[in-house]
Amino acid sequence: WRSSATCKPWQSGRFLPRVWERCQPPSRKGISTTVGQGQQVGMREKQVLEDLEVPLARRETETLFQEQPQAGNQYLEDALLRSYLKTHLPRKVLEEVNRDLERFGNRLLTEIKPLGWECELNPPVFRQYDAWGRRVDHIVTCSAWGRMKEIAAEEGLIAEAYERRYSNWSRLHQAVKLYLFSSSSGGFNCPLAMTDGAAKVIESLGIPRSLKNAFDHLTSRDPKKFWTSGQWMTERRGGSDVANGTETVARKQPDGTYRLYGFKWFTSAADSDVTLTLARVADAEGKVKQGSSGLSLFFLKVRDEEGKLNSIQVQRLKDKLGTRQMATAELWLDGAKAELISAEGRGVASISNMLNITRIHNVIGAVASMRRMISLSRDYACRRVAFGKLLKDHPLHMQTIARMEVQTRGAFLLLMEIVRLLGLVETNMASEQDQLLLRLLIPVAKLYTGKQASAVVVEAMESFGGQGYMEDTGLPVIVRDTLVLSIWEGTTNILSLDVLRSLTKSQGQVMAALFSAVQQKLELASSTAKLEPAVKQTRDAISSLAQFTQAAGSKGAVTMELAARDFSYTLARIYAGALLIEHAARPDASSTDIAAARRWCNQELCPVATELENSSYEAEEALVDGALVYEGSPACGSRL
Ligand code: UCC
Repeated sequence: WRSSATCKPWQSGRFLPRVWERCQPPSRKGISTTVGQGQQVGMREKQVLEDLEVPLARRETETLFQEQPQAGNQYLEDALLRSYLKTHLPRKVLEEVNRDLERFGNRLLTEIKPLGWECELNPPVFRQYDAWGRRVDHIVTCSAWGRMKEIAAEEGLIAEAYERRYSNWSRLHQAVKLYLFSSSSGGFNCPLAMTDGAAKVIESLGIPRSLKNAFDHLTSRDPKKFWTSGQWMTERRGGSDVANGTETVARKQPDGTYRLYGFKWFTSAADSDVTLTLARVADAEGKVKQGSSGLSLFFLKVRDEEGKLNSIQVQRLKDKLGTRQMATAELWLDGAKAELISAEGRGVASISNMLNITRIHNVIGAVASMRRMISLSRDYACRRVAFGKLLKDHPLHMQTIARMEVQTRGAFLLLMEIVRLLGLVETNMASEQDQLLLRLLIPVAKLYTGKQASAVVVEAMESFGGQGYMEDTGLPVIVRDTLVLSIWEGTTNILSLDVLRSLTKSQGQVMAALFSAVQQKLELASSTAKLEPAVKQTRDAISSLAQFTQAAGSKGAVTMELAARDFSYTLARIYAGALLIEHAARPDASSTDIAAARRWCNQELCPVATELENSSYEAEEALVDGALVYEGSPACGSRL
């Protein structure tokens, strides 16, 4: 009503022009108040008043519009990131990294974010034939996508990790840039993940002469030279069971190269320059070995020097729920020329180097999505009024965002821990414990943050009310793109089994490494009284976990498989708890650091012990699982 009062001063005359200007709809004409036209004037005046009422009503309505949430420089606004860097980076490195990230934060805001949105609005299109019926199999991407590739090179988003100008901190610097880049990248974080993975595989092979050129391209800062890589693993018989699902055959050529024949069913960033892929080498009689030990790793260029596809046919683009900015395709390999780059039969072990990197990128994507949604949500809470006050002044609303914040902080520190360890390994500074921890924490962090991110972004979307569900706010894009994170690069269950694989392969040493690292972190906090309850909760969880591992050890493989998911969640919660405690035990820690550690540790830290007590991992319970799922179903209920 306030505005209506403002819009009535035509009665005093002198305010009229200003108010008129503000209230008149731009298209309205012929309401000038010419004096001296008798009756007509009276009618016009009435008309003016009526017309003024319309814009007045509109103006009233306009005050109901909700303000758009804004994200500023993501680096400057990320308190935890900045305090982490300040705590861990050597002073000189911190100075340079800080400058770079602040500048990058501005570039993200002004240049990269709009490009990312353009990628969203112009997804890739598949053109199979040209106008004259010639098969071209062209995946057409938008100019913003091309620009992202150039920016990725200019910013050294891959190069940074391999140049190692900050020694062991280079990997962390790269990961932080990718974390800031992720939510504005319009899906370009995906090809970068695989490019990083390919560079890692080549580096781990000692950069053989035949791959030196490719390595230089993959790690280049020159936009004209920079290449991206794909990771073609998934075939029609399934994405998880690579060992049994891979049908692609490699036939050796007289010049020592191979020709690949097969169907790759799910190849992300299919517009990449090169790729790594798995195939079975055929012997002289054309026979191949089945199973994991029959798989070998190959490198291939997607196009030849003239830009023609390397005996590859694009069947179609995938119609995905999210990540629609990025071309995922079904590809026929019809004699694609390739180079064998692993020992024969060591394909899975060799590509694991790539998988571990792309899984870290998955964690980066997960934490970045959570952070982006919370940034927007907290900003919106300072703008949106409901029930007479700003959302930020509603305690229940704040509690909801704060819970998301605690989850995000735990996930962020897990990410930092992994890239810190990776940096040590890559510069030969890692202890045996560091290496074991890294092997264990990659699948743990990937599976846990993927699930967290899905939950957090959906919760954050809800914090915008109905607006959060509106496509053109951009929020549903973030939600869709996040939901894939628990699926690609290994689902939650596959990753839980990888956690068990790391245990078996190290004969339990990964657990010893984890216990020891957690104890060290807790000891740092022993003199901080406010952290006492959190430290106690974590110690209790550790001893429950130790009891579980002892008990499960005597129960056999079925128990461990049934427990794999809860076990992995337990590791994630305990380790992230220890990291939050460590961060809160710094001399310059804030009260919110302490609160985050306290709140994280208030959740159930050792669900695997609880479920063991509930007998959830007994063979009989597995039968009950089947009965519950198939009750009433004709599918295979009769076979239970
Ligand atoms: O390609 C995809 C889409 C790309 C999009 C990427 C974008 C991501 C960016 C995110 C940005 C936001 S999706 C395709 C992803 N596919 C997977 O992730 C595959 C999932 N399946 C698995 O992970 C399975 O567990 C397999 C394939 C690894 C299982 O294979 P096997 O052959 O049955 O496993 P084995 O026999 O246990 O292991 C074979 C060898 C062993 O070494 P050796 O022989 O020395 O004992 C294992 O220790 O491989 C070793 N190994 C590993 N080593 C297996 N996994 C690992 C590992 N994670 N780390 C180290």
